[in-house]
Amino acid sequence: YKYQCTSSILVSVLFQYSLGLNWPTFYVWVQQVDGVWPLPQQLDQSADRNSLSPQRFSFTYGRDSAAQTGCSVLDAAFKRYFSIIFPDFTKGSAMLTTLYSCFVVADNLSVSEGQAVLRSVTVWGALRGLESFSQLVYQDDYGSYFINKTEIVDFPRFAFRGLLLDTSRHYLPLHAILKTLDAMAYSKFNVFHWHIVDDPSFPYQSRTFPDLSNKGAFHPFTHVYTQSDVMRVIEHARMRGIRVIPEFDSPGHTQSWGKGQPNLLTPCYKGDVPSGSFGPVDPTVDTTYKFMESLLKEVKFVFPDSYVHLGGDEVSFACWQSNPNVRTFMEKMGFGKDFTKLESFYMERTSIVWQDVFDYHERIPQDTVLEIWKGETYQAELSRMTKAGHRVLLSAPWYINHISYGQDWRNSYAVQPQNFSGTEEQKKLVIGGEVAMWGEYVDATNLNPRLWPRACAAAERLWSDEEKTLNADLAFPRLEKFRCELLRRGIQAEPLFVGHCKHEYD
Ligand code: CP6
Repeated sequence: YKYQCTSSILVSVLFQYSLGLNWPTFYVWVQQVDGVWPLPQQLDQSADRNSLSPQRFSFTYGRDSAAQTGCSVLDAAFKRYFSIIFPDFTKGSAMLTTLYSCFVVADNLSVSEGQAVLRSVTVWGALRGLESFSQLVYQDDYGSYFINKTEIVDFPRFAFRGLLLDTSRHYLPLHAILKTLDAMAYSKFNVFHWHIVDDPSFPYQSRTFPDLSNKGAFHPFTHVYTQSDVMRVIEHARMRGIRVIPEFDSPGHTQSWGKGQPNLLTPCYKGDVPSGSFGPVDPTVDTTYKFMESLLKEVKFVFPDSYVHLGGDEVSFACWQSNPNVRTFMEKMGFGKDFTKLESFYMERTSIVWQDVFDYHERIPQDTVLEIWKGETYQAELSRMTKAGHRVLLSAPWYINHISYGQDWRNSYAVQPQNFSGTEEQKKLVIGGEVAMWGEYVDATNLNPRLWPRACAAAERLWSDEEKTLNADLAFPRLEKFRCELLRRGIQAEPLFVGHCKHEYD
């Protein structure tokens, strides 16, 4: 699981395409301007268009490029983007289209070779550039391919552009996760936050503790992510420049853990006797810490990313309070009746945690990234947390599991992550944000239309220059077009409003 494909400093990629004659202006004029989502930092497009011929098109490594054939990330990306740009050529189904393209080429045999050049310091940047390039290519009514003369300088506004999927409320089959990763790359998301386990089910098949999924998954064979499934997700993501951050949320949200790991959860009491139900992880016994240590050791080994998300949200204190052993432990530790101190005692690790952990505790490591999820007051939270020197992730305004009638993407689009009271230093501590698709009402049947194109609004907010993307009305036609492009690529993105795509799909 090497994340780095090459230690190269300069990667340059060369496209070659045939430079056709410009069509006379009285001919069908399909012009594609500003057709890139999310909007690049600098984009200059001219009306000059060149025709592209799939037969003569190839991606090649630049001569001065440190990356060359054998760089698996880019080799594979060249193949993928060729099929994305020329789907009917690749599938070989639309004969007419192909023939017509041939005709165009035959008609302009003296055509000189044209080329587009993509330069990037890293392979990951080259992937983003290939994505933009693919969005610039378009077809006319006869199926011929074109690209306008274009100059792009691009880089992301925020380093962390995440998307959360919840595979505990509903099991998402592997193909649904892989497809989501494809679509994430189209919008330049770069972090997959895998909320893999929670109260309802434990689908992660652990090597160390197989009973967790044997007993805690919805089904021990069909509704689990095996080690090889997890590796496929990580590899599929890596090839698209996406990190995978797993979340093992505790001490709350752990009901399913209790089924395969006896004595992990706190027995709740009714008066002097155990009620038979269980609460959060029991933070008062050594066995809990031994278990968490070996589980997290495995998780850190299996998921190569430097972050693990440890949750820490929505811990119910009622069960802890009902348990006499917990109360004794609290006294011994001098926590009094403050259960937030008990949670604080439990949550000790460099990682990302939900905001609750900060809300309760003064002493958390400075390198812990805090993720803001509570809606109403996120500007105040941004101020407070960055003032304490923490890096923060904004998720609260992007809980797109919520749906409503109308164009709710506009709310996501209007978010200003750095609009809070604080110094310039504080603003820099906002490392990005995350779209969250919690799974209570979502499974593979409705995941894609609920995610796309609504998540694209946040993607642009996290990638593009705020000044150039303040006006949602200006973004609207470009997003509509991008949504049609998602359909063309097989992502069942829902419509934004009344209208049609040039091509309609099943
Ligand atoms: N599960 C977990 C959830 C939520 C959280 N944590 C959640 C809370 C409120 C809304 C959506 C999701 N379902 N583990 C909060 C971080 Cl609106």
